[in-house]
Amino acid sequence: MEEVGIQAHAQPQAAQIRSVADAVRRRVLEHTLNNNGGYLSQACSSAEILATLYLGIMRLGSSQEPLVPRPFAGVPSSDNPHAFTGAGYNGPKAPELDRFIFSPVHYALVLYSLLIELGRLGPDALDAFNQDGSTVELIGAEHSPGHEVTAGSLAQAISQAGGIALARRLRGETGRVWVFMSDGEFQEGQTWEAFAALAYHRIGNIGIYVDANAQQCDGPMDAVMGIEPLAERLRAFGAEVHEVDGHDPEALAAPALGSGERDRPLVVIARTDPCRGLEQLRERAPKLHYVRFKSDEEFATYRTLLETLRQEAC
Ligand SMILES: Cc1ncc(C[n+]2csc(CCOP(=O)(O)OP(=O)(O)O)c2C)c(N)n1
Repeated sequence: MEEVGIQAHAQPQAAQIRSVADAVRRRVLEHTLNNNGGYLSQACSSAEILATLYLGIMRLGSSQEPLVPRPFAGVPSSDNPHAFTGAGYNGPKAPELDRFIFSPVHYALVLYSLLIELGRLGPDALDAFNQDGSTVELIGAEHSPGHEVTAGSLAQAISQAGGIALARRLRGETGRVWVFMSDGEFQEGQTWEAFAALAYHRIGNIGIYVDANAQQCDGPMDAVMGIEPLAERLRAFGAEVHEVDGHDPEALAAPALGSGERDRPLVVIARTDPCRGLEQLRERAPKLHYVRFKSDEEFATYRTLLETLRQEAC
């Protein structure tokens, strides 16, 4: 085990996870200001979930990839031996190590920012964000840092993760598969087909964390197509379901660490606030999905907010 450098398992302090999550929010805000646009509310809602997964739940080895991401080398095919995925940022593939499948890939900026805070990506990695020929995509894809599959068409990753989990079980591997999803993906039919398949194959080596921020691209979930009662629906589909405060690292980690062998998927519905840590964002409700500042005044307000957050962090 030591050769692959397992980084998560000794329990970090909740305070450490909170501090990393706040740093992720600051970095995403800074990037949103510099680019006048970004998926900012996703950082507010998911920062603790992703930080808890990386620091407190998943068994991952050290990054296998350079701090400055490699350029895009083409899509995988039998004719392209150079293609690669971004999974190496999550460590090597090994039977006893976990795999991470990142599904709502418009959250990519949040994941890149977390990888930077964790030292798995260099601090300048965002310079290549959304540039032609770069893997640091606006909408992440399989070659993007921290990503293993392409899932820009939402709700595909859960099916791919289920297949990976089944294959791992058949091979006798002890590592688990962790999936991060957004609540909007539960408006998609493929998600429910995937859960039916997970139940049918009694797949217990998979854990799914859902950022239930009650938002999607057209506004509040309930105003588009409600998904509740999500926990009851998932239980009816055979999953073990926990609902937790998605900003509380201990509450987030508890279901994952709680028990040993399972014969059903674990789902943690993390109830989150899409404005957490950036109260100013509430003024933009009900549409929070993508933030572009509308005026010089708004731009200046958020610059000041970033400065305040930086000072508070010192
Ligand atoms: C299959 C598919 N349908 C629609 C979209 C367009 N789309 C992009 S993001 C998004 C909202 C998804 O909901 P969620 O991730 O919960 O929104 P957020 O919390 O980020 O606001 C949609 C519908 C897509 N990418 N894929």
